[in-house]
Amino acid sequence: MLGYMGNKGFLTKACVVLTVIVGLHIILMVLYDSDSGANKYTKYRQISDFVTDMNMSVAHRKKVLKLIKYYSNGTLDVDLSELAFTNKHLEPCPETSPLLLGPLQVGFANPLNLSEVREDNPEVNTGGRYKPSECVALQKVAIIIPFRNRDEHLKYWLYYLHPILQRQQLDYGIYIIEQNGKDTFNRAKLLNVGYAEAIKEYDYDCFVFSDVDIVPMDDHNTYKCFSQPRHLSVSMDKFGFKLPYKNYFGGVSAMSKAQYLKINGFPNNYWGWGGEDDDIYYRLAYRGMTISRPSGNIGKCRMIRHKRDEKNEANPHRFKRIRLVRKMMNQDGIKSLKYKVLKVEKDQLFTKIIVDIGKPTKGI
Ligand SMILES: *[C@@H]1O[C@H](CO)[C@@H](O)[C@H](O)[C@H]1NC(C)=O
Ligand SMILES: [Mn+2]
Repeated sequence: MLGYMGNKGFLTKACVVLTVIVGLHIILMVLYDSDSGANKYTKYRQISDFVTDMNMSVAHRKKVLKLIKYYSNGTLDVDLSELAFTNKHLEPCPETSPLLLGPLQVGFANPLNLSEVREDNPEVNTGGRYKPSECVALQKVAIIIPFRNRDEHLKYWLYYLHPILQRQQLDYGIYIIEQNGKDTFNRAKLLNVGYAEAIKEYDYDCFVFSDVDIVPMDDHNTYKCFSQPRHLSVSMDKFGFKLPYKNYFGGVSAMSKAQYLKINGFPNNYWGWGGEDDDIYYRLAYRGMTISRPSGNIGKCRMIRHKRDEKNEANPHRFKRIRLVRKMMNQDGIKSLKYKVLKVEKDQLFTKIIVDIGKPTKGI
């Protein structure tokens, strides 16, 4: 699934785009003619619709349209069938997206307006779904965010991540899994719910599990899956841009469907802060997997500063639980997951699923 694709697709694409531009250029030059004003608009619209229909990136499309406007002054008479040399067949996206920008400025000082974030991301469709129009994405990625009472953080996350994920040329969807009620928070169980709900909707092959308050500082840190489970938030500002400890797997991580199923998903019984990420690490280790990470530089990220949430106190059972991972992992996980969906909200920028995941059980 994650095989090397090479950059043949990108070159072919570049060639097609060039041919289209040169072709239009010639046609426009030849057919340049005076025309009535009413006709001008209709013809420009026709061409514009036609170009919109072609499989090219937004940036390229804009360039071509600009070119038409510039040369024709809207006075064209183009037989659209002549432009039928476009390539409807999409090539796979290149292994590394050519759209990446590198290091990014990330800050959380300015308040954000969600309507503006929606307008800034016109290519993102209902449910926070996107796929590149210029090529076939290499992976179908569900991004799952456990959530409660963090609307401000979510705005920043959406503001920063949507443009990054689009530049990464991923076929992706955003799933916000909100724990209903006031019981102690259970991050790992919410992640399991996200997995279960996302696969009902689309044939995702990769799952990124992210806290709502973490934003990557370099878009080369691709939110996709690798041949081993991936830890993405490797140098967080709050830990002095270092891994806090060698086997740290918290924050943001990615697993293919096969990797996730191999460990029976995540534990459902870690109520409160801490431990569940180490449990997941041991599940992976016991199933013979290792952790893949980007370099410390590419893996830099910022966490929004906040105080510990109410009803997310440190889990006193976490040390005992972690010692039981090998024994418990087959019984407790995605196979034993129980929950009830209370509400599904479809925003342009995300799917929010409000869910009843029950209450903490007494004892261990
Ligand atoms: C957010 O932006 C929209 C569109 O620009 C505007 O209509 C709306 O009033 C803004 N809302 C707030 C709370 O500023
Ligand atoms: Mn946090």
